[in-house]
Amino acid sequence: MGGPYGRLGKLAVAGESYLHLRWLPNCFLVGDINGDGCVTFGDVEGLLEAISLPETEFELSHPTWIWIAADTSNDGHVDFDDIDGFVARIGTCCST
Ligand SMILES: [Ca+2]
Repeated sequence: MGGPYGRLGKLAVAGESYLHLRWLPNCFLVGDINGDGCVTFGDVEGLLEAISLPETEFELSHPTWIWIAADTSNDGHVDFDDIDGFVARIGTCCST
């Protein structure tokens, strides 16, 4: 996918929640959690954090990382089922 785009997210801060529009990189690549354009071992920390933290907490802790990129099984959840898909994508990069 090319071109800038965003997605709506939901943040909870100090007991209040609100919607926000978050801009994603020009290339969305499943497994590229840190958004640098490639799936590498540099994304492992993000995968582990995405598995262990709720999405809102993950995005507050890592505002430039992309939680949904960790969902390699494409089931809407980030869990241990996403590890094999992540490993299979290591070494892939955006072609743009
Ligand atoms: Ca990456």
